[in-house]
Amino acid sequence: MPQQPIVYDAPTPEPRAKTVEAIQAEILERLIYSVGKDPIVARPHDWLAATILAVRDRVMDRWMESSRETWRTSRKRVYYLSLEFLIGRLMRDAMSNVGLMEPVRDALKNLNVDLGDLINLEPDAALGNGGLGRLAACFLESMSTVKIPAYGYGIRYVHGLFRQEMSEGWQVELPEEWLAHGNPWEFERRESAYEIGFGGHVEKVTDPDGSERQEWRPNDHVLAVAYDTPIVGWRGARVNTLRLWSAQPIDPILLDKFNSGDHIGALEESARAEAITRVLYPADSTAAGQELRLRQEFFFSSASLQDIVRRHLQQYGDLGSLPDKVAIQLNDTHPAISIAELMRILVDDNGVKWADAWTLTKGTFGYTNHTLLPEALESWPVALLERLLPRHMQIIYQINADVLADARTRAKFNDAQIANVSLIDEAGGRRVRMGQLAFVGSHSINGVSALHTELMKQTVFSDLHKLYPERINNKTNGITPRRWLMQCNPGLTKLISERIGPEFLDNIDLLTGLDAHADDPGFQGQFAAVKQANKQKLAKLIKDRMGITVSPDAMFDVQIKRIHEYKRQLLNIIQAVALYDDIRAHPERNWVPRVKIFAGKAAPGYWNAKLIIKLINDVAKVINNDPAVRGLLKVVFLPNYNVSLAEVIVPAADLSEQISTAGMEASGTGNMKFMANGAITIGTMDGANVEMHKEVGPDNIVIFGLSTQEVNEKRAKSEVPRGAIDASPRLKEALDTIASGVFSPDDPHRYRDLIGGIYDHDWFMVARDFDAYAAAQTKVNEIWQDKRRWNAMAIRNTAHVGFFSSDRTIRQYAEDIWSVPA
Ligand code: B1N
Repeated sequence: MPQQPIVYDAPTPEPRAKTVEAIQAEILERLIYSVGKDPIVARPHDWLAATILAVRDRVMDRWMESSRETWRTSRKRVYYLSLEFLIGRLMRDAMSNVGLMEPVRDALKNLNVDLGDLINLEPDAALGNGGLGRLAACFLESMSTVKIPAYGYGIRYVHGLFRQEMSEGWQVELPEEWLAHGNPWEFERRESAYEIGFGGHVEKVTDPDGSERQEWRPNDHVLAVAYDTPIVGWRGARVNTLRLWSAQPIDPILLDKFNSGDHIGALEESARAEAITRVLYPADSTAAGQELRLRQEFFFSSASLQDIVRRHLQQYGDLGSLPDKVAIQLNDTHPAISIAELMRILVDDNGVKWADAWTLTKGTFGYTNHTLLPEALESWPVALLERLLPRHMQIIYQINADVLADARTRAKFNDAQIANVSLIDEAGGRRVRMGQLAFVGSHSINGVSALHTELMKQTVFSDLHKLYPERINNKTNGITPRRWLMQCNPGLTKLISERIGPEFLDNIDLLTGLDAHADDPGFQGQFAAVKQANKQKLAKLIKDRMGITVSPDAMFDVQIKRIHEYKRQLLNIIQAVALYDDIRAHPERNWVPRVKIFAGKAAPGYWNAKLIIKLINDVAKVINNDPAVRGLLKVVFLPNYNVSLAEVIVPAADLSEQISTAGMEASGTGNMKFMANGAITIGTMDGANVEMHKEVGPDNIVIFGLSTQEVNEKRAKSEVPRGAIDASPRLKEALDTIASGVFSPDDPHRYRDLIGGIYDHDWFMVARDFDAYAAAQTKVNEIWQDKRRWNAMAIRNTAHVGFFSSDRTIRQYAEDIWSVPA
C-alpha cells in the first residue's frame, strides 16, 4: 500500500543560527556533550569532531527538507550506483557550500583553534581509486547543486585506497585508516538493513493459484547496514544522501561453537561477513577478477535494489511506475549484476511477467562505460556465477536467449556477430560479459568523452550498437568548480570575482568574461601573482615532506594521476633524462628552469607501474644532486597522492601533462582541474583533451603526437619502433642511459626489460611520440619565455573551462537519460 510519512508537516526546531556566537557556543557544547572532552584537555581531533558536528547541524534542516520535498512532489529519484566514491575531505566542502567558512573560522579563533589546522586534520575518504571514483563524488555534489533528488549508493570500506610510502624509491602499500578517529559525518541506519544471499539453489514453487515460479534459496546470508552521509550542493541548494553499505553477520557470534570451546570458530561467520566491505580493491582500469570482488558487487547491488524497491513501493504501491519514478545509473559494469537482481525481484518476488519486467528494467537502468581497455572489461566465469548466484545465472541465460533471438531474426546477424553480442563469452572458458549485460539491460549507454563514445561504437560495442542504434550517447565528464576552483584556489576565486563580478560562482559559463582581460597587463600581473603564491605553498610542502628545495620561479610541470603505462609517465621521465643530457651538454643555452612534479599510486600487482615509480625516483636522485643542472631542473615524486594533495598541487601547476597514448584515456578529469586553475596543457588528442582543444582554441593548448587512427595503424602493422629510435639520437641516448644502469648503479639491469619493451613493440608509442613530445616541450619553453603570451593563455584556459563543469554534465544526464528536470 502506498504510504505517506505521517509527520512531514509537524513543526521542527528552528534551523541553527549561523552567527559566530552561536557557532562558537555550539562547538563548545558539542565538544563537551557529544565528544565528551573538557576544552582544557581537548586534542585537535576532538576539536575537529566538535566542529564537524556543529557544521553538520547546519545542514540537517536542508537535508530533511530535501527529502520531504521529494515525497511531497512525487519527483523522480536518481540512484547513482558506484563501487567507488573518492570524496576526500568533507568539512571545507560543506562549510563553503553553505557559507560557513568565515563564521566558523572566527568562532574557532575565539576558542584559540586554527580552522586551517583542523581542515588538514580531517582524513580523506578515499573510497575510490582514481578518476571513476572522483567523478562519482563530483556528480553527487552537482546533483545537489542542480537540485536533483539523488542518492549515491556504494560500499563503506573500512580501509579505503592504500597509503603509499616510499622505501628507497619503491612504492610500499600500507593500510589506510580513515575511520580511526570515528566519522562524525555519517549516520548509521540500523533500521535500513537488508539480508543479502549467496550460494544455495533454485527451487520451482507452485503458488496457491497454481502458477509456477522460481525461488532462490541461498545457503549463506549477510546483513547490509546503511550509513548515510549528507552531500550539500552549492549554496545549500539541496542536500542529497550518500548511502554506503556495511556488511555484518546475521549472527554476530555462533554460540554453539563458543560454548563447545571453539572460541575462534564462533567468530568465523562474523569475519566472513565483514570481509566483504573491509577493503577497496586497488586496481584502477583493470578487472579485479576475484570472488570477493564479485561478492562486493552483488552485496551492494542487492542492498541498493532492495532499498530502492522498498522506497518506491512505500510511496507508490506498485512497480509498474518504476521507470517513471526511478532512474538507476550504473557507474561502469561493477554494479551490472543489478540488472539480473532487479529482474529477480520483479519476476520471482513480485510476480511480474518476464516481458513486462524486462521493459521496466530497461526503462530504469542507464549504463556508463569508462574504459575500452580489454583488461578492464569485467567478465565472470559461468561456474563461479552458478555457484554464488545460481538464480542470477538462470536469468542471465534467459536474457541472453531473448537478445540472441532478436539478433538472429530481426537484425539477421551472422555467427560472428552473434558471438559478439552474446552475454556469454564462449572463447575463454565460458564467461559472463558484464558489459554486454549492462548494455542490453539499459535504455542508455554512454561514454565519457566524444572520442571515447565514438570508439565505443566502433570497437567493443560495435555489434550491439548495430542491434540497438539509439542507445549509445555521449556525456563528456566534468568536475565540480566548487572544490576544484573556489575551495582549492580562493586567491584566484577572489581575483576573478573582483574582475568580472561574483556571478560566475552561480553560473560558471560567465568565466568567459575573463577573455576580455586576458591581454590586460594589470590583470595578467594579478593572475600570475596568485599562481606564484600557490606555487610558494607547494614549494613549502615539497620542502617539508621531501627536503627538496624548489624555486617557485621555475616552471612547475606536473603529472599527477594513477601510474599506468598508457598514461605514459615513462614518456615524461625519459624526456626529463633527455633534457638533463641536453643541459649538461649545452650549459650555456638559455634554459627554462623546470620542476617536474609527479605523484600517483600504482596497483600493487602492476609491476611495470611500480618500476616506473622507482625510475622516477632514481632519476630524481641523480638530477637533484647534480650541481651541473642546479637551478635548472628538479624532479620530485610526491608520495601518497590523494584528493587533498591534488587540491594543493593543481592550483600551483603551470604545465599540465595529459599525454596518454591516443585512444586509451576514456576522458581524463585531472586535465579539466588544471585548466580551471590556469595551467597550460601539453597533451595528446585523447579523451576529453580533444574537447578542451576545441573549447579553449588551438592557440591556448599544446597538442602533439599520433592520433588514435595512427596508433591503430601502427599496431595493426606490428611495426617495430626501430626507425623512430634510430632517427632520434636524443631518445636513443636517453633510453641507453636508463637501460645501462646510470640511474641504478646498485642494480644496473633494473630497467633493461622496461626499456626493452620500447625497443621490442612499444605498445604505448613512447618512442614514436617522443620527438613530437620533445618538440612540444620546446614550444612550451618558448611560450614561457614570453610571459605575456603565457599569462594570456593561462587566463583563457580558466575562461573556457565552463563546459567542463560537472553541473553541465549532470544536466545532460538529467535531460537525456534520466528524464528528470534539473
Ligand atoms: O574513468 C574516468 C576517466 O576520466 C578515465 O579516463 C578512466 O580511465 C577512468 C576498473 C576503472 N575507467 N575505468 C576505470 C576503475 C576501477 C576499476 O576497478 C576500472 N576507471 C576509469 C572517469 O570517467
